[in-house]
Amino acid sequence: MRNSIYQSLVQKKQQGKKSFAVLIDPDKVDIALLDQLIALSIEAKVDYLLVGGSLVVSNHLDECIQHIKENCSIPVILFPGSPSQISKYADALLYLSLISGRNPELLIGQHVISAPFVKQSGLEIMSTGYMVIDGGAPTTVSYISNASPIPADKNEIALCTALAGEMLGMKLIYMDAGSGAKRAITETMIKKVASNIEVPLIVGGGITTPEKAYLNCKAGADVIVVGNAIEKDIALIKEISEAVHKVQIEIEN
Ligand code: 1GP
Repeated sequence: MRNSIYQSLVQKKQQGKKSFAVLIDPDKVDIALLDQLIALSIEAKVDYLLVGGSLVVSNHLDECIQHIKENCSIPVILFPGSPSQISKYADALLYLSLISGRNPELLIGQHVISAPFVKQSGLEIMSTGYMVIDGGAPTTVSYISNASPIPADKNEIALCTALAGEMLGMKLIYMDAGSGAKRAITETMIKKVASNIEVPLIVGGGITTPEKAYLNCKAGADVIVVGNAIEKDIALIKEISEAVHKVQIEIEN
């Protein structure tokens, strides 16, 4: 089974290096915009491209990923909102279980149905404990999953949820305030979780400034994911990438 992207994540964590992932929603990009995103991501040394959305309406996921793969060597990781969002052209898949919710379909049900298909895809599968944290706005994921997010100030609940996910064998924990969240996850909560788990921690949702990305990394996030803010201002790719990678330099020195 392929394992190279996960190995790179673990290795970077051991070295105190931080990663930046740009989230691309196939519903929101055309080829011209995709080309711009690719060029800026290469220039800014973006570590990963996450592709997906809670609700992919169009059916050009394959086309979108093939285009990315033809034009850059940045690893493409699927971040699927549903089992139908699988493309064999990607490099890896965040195999998400919504451990902050209590909807059995998103904990295990849909996985059972899609398992043979996922296995056949040949993708690198990274089991991910997906935790939605209240970001001050109803998110697509909360609505679709019919599951309430963890309240933004309940650090203990976040910690216990992440610990349970890790002990159940999940290889990554993803804390998400939801796409376009009004309030990103607090550094206090990130610190609480990060200091108690060993697996890499992905943080996203409502991060709109390089400063916030920097503080999130200082608090213990290993991978920062940004989608919405980049859709509004594509120049942020460079600024946020620099902020994230600056943390790595400070730890190294
Ligand atoms: C959402 O974590 C991602 O699932 C990114 O969120 O679009 O708010 O950056 P934003």
